[in-house]
Amino acid sequence: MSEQAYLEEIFAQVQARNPNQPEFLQAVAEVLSTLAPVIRRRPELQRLGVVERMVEPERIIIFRVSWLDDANRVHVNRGYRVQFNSAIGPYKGGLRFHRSVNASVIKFLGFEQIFKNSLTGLPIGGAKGGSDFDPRGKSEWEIMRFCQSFMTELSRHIGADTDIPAGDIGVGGREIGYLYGQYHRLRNEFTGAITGKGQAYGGSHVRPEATGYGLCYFTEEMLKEKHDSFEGKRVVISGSGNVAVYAHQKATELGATVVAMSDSGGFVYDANGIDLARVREIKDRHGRLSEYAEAYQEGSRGIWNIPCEIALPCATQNELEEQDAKTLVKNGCICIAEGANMPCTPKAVRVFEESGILYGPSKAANAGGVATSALEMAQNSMRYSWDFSKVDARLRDIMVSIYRNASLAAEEYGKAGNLMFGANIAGFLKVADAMLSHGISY
Ligand code: NDP
Ligand code: 2IT
Repeated sequence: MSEQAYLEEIFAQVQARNPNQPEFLQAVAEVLSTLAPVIRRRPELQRLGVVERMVEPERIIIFRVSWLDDANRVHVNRGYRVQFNSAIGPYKGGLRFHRSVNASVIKFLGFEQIFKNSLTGLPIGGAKGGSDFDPRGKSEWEIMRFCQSFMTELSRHIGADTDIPAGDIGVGGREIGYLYGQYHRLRNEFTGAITGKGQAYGGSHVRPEATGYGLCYFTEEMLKEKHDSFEGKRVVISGSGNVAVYAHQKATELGATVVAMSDSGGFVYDANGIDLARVREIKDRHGRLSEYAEAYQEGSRGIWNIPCEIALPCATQNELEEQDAKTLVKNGCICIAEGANMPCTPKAVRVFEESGILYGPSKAANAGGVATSALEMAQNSMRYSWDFSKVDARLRDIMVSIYRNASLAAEEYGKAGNLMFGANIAGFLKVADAMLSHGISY
């Protein structure tokens, strides 16, 4: 059987086993579409069923989360933790609280996390979790009670050497504080079992900034390849949450002008540069970007019509479609790097590839967040704290090396310049080798 036919057969099995899970199937299809040259060179991977094992989560935990609102009414949400792959280290990945969360979304994120975490060069396996709880419109006390109830169950399944959650959409510093408080109370031990913690209780410098900063460090490397930089460029950033805000800060520091940002309702455009202090003030009190006032336009997808040289999608999956990609290219975009997980649809990615513009896939470009989480784990293990400049320098080195490794793998396997191809292969190979070493038992 040809490598291609073998991979297609695996995909058919994944489809049959995971019906109605479009996001998960999309993520698996993308990775499998890049593995044929690896299987060709390493036939033992096929013989020992490494890919078949990798597309099946080691463990999926689904649990009830009941909580009381401010009027003492009972609510029930569903909690998830997908412990996808622990071949190279303890399960690691964020928690997402958003009404759109379901098994498909958490499994796609957990699957991507395997390769992303491998690319960081640090010993962390892949996982993801979350809930369909919608934080929007909830009071501070409701958020706290929800986090406590969620952790009451999750605490049985995690630990500093087992599985280390962190933030994602809807889970920021406030939620991590409540989650960690409950974990600490239940377990009566102070360990680094969650990352993204506050500075006062074991958090790492640079973790809040890490995904956005790392995205810009990675983008810088992509641009360098073309003897170019952020200097004087117009940048469009979708989203206005954790990743988007710090991508704005770093891109601006590197000489660019961020001309647009968005949220799920719409976007703001300002040719002179979006005022980050204003955006942060709104976000810090959990307000809406529409309060940015006169410049706000309804409809978040409209942001891709704004001419720019660099586009950084930093909101959510499949937020940038084929037509948006064509518009960006037509308007002179030279580089796109993904801060969000899988923000571009497969057809949009094809447009970028065919047009020859620079494209940085999420599992490489946004790996700075989880990499800095791993640095937080290292500091927690040592009961020590590094200063801001040390962590920032480490983060930069990690992003440069992710870029190099993805770039080299693309070249070595016959698709020079294709970072999606290279990131998948480089991320895959390390996990595959670890699985081969461990034998077949799970
Ligand atoms: P936040 O919750 O801080 O911000 C999310 C932003 O995205 C908000 O502006 C939100 O708008 C917008 N958004 C969310 N859902 C949608 C949607 N369906 N349509 C349009 N806009 C939407 O999350 P983060 O900044 O942490 O995460 C953003 C992305 O980055 C996610 O894909 C996440 O998986 C990824 N990521 C995050 C990392 C981290 O360290 N935090 C690390 C690596 C990747 P609104 O407020 O209106 O909902
Ligand atoms: O998607 C991601 O990489 C994250 N949300 C960060 C995960 C982490 O463990 O820091």
